[in-house]
Amino acid sequence: MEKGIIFDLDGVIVFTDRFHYKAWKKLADEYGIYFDEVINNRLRGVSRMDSLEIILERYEGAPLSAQEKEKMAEKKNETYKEYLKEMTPADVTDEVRDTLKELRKRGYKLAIGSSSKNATFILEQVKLTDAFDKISDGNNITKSKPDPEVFVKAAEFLGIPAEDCAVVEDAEAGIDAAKAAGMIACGIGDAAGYDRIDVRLSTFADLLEQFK
Ligand code: B16
Ligand code: MG
Repeated sequence: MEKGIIFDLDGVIVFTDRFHYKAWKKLADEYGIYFDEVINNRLRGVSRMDSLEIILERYEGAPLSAQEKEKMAEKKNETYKEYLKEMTPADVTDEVRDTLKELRKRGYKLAIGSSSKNATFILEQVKLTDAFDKISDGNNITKSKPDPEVFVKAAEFLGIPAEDCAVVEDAEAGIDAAKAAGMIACGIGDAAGYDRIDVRLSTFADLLEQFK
């Protein structure tokens, strides 16, 4: 029976936190909104518009229309995309590349399950598109993590039932999404200490112990 492993992108495969931070910081400064790295941590795994709402908790200016908010998010994304252009294959470790290759060799089907609308662009930049069988990202969902939609879609794209899929996540919102989808939740990085995880990964290569 085929099994699937679904990987979150930011914080698991690549680390774009600093780019998100710099791009949001630039926007926040323009609007005189206080923003720091602690607030930035709350944006992990959260969609672009939901991230903006978190930043706007500190906004004290005139009320903003939905259209203005869209513009703000677009502006942030333009800055963010400029930073993404700096990414190269060196931004993915050999450990990640080799582990993905080995999991595939063992017969697992691999997918990306990311909230990002830039997932395809990031994978192209780091030359990792071919490592995955399917990509489910911010472009094919209407509800972001902790809603399970992005992982449910990933499993559908792979053609594998949810109960035969595992998710690898660095964000609590992503672990909650994986549990809601009925999948095995593997926590790495920040999510490794979260009490809802099924599997704790100290390193990416630990996946090879878990998925024989
Ligand atoms: P974008 P993931 C998430 O990716 C990021 O962790 C989160 O910080 C970001 O706001 C979200 O993607 C949306 O990204 O603005 O590029 O569409 O962790 O789910 O891979
Ligand atoms: Mg993440």
